Amino acid sequence: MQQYTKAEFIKLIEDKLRRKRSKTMEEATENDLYFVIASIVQDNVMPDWLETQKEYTKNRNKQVYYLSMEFLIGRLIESNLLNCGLLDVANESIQEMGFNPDKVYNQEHDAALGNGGLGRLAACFLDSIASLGYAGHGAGIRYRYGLFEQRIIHGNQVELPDYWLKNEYPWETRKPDESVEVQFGGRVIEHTRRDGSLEIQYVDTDKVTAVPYDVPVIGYQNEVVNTLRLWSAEISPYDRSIHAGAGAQYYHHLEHVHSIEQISGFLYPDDSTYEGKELRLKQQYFLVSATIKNIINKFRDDHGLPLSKLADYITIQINDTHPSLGVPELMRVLMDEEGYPWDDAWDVTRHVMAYTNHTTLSEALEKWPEDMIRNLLPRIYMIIHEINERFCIGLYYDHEELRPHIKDMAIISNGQIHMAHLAIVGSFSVNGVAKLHTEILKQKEMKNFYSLYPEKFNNKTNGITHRRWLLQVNPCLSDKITDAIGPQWIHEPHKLISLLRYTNDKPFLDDMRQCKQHSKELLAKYIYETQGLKVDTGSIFDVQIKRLHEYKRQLMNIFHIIYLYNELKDNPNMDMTPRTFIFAAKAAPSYHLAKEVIKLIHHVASVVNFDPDIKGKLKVVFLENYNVSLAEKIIPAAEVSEQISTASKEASGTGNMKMMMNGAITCGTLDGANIEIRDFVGDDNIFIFGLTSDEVHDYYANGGYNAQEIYHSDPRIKRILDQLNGGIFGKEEIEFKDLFYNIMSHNDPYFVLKDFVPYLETHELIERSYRHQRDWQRMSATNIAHSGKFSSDRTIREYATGIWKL
Ligand code: NBY
Repeated sequence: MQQYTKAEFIKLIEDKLRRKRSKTMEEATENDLYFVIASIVQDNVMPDWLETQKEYTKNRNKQVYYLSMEFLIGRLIESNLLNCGLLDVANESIQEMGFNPDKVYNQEHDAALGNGGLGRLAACFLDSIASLGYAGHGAGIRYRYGLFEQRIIHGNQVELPDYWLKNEYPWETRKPDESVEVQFGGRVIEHTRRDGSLEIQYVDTDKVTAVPYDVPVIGYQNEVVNTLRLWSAEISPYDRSIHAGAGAQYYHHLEHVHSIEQISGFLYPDDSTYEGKELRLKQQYFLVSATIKNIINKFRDDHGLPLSKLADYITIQINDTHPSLGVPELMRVLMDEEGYPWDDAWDVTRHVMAYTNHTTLSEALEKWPEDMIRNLLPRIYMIIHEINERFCIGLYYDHEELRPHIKDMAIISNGQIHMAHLAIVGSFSVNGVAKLHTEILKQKEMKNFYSLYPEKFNNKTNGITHRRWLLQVNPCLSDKITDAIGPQWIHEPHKLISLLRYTNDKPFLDDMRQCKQHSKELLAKYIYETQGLKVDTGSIFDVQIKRLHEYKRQLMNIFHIIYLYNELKDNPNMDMTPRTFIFAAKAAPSYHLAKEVIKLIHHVASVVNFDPDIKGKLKVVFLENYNVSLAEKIIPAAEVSEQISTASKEASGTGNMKMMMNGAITCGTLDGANIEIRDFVGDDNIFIFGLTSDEVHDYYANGGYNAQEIYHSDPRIKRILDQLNGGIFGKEEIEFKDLFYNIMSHNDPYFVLKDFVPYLETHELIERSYRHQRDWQRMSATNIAHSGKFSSDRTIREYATGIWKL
């Protein structure tokens, strides 16, 4: 990648401004600068992009396709500059021109093509794949509307459409000549040939054109540029001439165009509940069908080999079950279009597909109504049916011990198609995303499948890209780390472990402290500018940022805040380190209880933040519209990282890793990757509390625990719940009865009351520990030192050697 001096870079900007925007330096706005700089980067990347693809073809590298309905990439400008080695010169040039780099970069619309952890993981993986020089690409959907924009009005979440493409998106290249056709609906005609083989004809289908838009994925200063290919649904050129007409026909045609364009219209905003919406099924099939066609075309061009060799050159990793129709789709292409017999097609398919599971929550497991798939994808339905028949028959005859479980393992049962079962049966690898999660899959949720296919199951603990989540978002800390241990950690993040030598080094700890203070001040400034609220930068910044869900227990956090408030009201002179509790979270638009929690947080904030009795010791901040860019502001400033899900419910978590990497101390349950964080940093450098996963499962097996009993026996808890139910936090028109009754009459399925006292005691310990700043900083440094293991580089190496065999 070409490098420039500041003078050269400014010259480039000037030239581009003139040619692309017809403006001089004096006339340029922040927006102009953003576009011009993005386009300089894009120009610079092009030769490497072409070269990388040529190399892969020439070397006949095995390639991996990461298929995902979500890529939560956020803004690309800074990370692209960073990876090209141009961030410093760009910053200096922008400043020299009298602008603020952040304001220039903020011109980019945050690309929110994902909901949360699963989508952000896909984005981190792409960064690591390219930075490690692996031949791997992303395939997803170019939603015209990303995840909704959240506004809070009188404490309530309101959703606004996220039309992120209203300005030109400088990172994408439309490739119309690589479009492919995807077919829906229609009828299947079976025809027996003279030799007895079956010919399948697929007629009267609705045809949709999938047009690819490519976004470069730039490796970190290694000249590798991979591709994120996002598909857009458009009307097929043939359709236009057939249907265009006068009067009613014209409107009919418009409706048809609209219904096709809807396929890539918007991202579904659910992050943990599955909804059997037909449009979502269309999106899924659209993604897999377009991608598989594309892979096969390219395989033929590159290798000229028969498709029976596909598995030697291609792995398709599916991000949860959302792209699991890839299994029957690949079967369909191999059989109906390429003439392979079933067994051969099945052999190829089972060696190409690999499946990652991200949840064991039953409400999130995809099960499509049989009828819906039969109507929308008749041929796919036939194939799934046949896969199921063969699978069940195989179980019956070859695995007597599993006979009693056939009905639980079937792909089709009770009129539903179980996508996880399809994904397991149709792939060679099934992985969970943290040790505990994988164990739960093997021992509980997918126990029967594990006994059938022990060799398929494996763990790949999640990771995050340290380039974005440390180097880019926290330059102050990154510099101090480099000053201490040298720059090798940037290429080899496990080398952060050398920081252990500095946990007693006063100058280093002071530097670290200063960076944290600086980040806290920046965040405080942002809070003041966006909400007019002043927070004490000497207070403990306690952060919970993630999607809003009952199992993540933001409710327990706010209960703790109410508890502290009550204590301070009773004893205003209580000696307590001031705390600032920071939340950010989007709730799925139809998730009533989650929205009630948002409302409660706001209501508590409106009381606590303005009560003079508590003398500013407590502040509650809810930051609107949580997205990647907001996370980048909050994470460097976090001191306590709240990871308090009900044990066994959070498959891994990745925010826990981001905050640890920035020196926050985890306050968490023994859930997901928290367990591995604890195993690395040791019990002294993390605050763990609450029920274990086994205890939670035991309670479930025995009908849960008695929330009423706790309510009646602990006056502190009773007081809080009564405040919800008509007390000071539920007075007048604002009521939280639904939250109250959900705990009291549904016996608190997420164990909020059961874990509350241990949580509260842990917070007392946190408060005491924070008073010993040296010890706190030592803990903080220890966490940073161990965070290298949670770089997605480590995760991707494990995928590459363990699953993809790159
Ligand atoms: O995936 C998350 C897990 O909750 C988290 O523990 C893990 O760290 C992360 C990465 O492995 N899962 C997640 O984000 N899931 C979704 O966003 C999601 C999206 C759509 C649907 C279900 C879940 N859906 O059914 O449509």
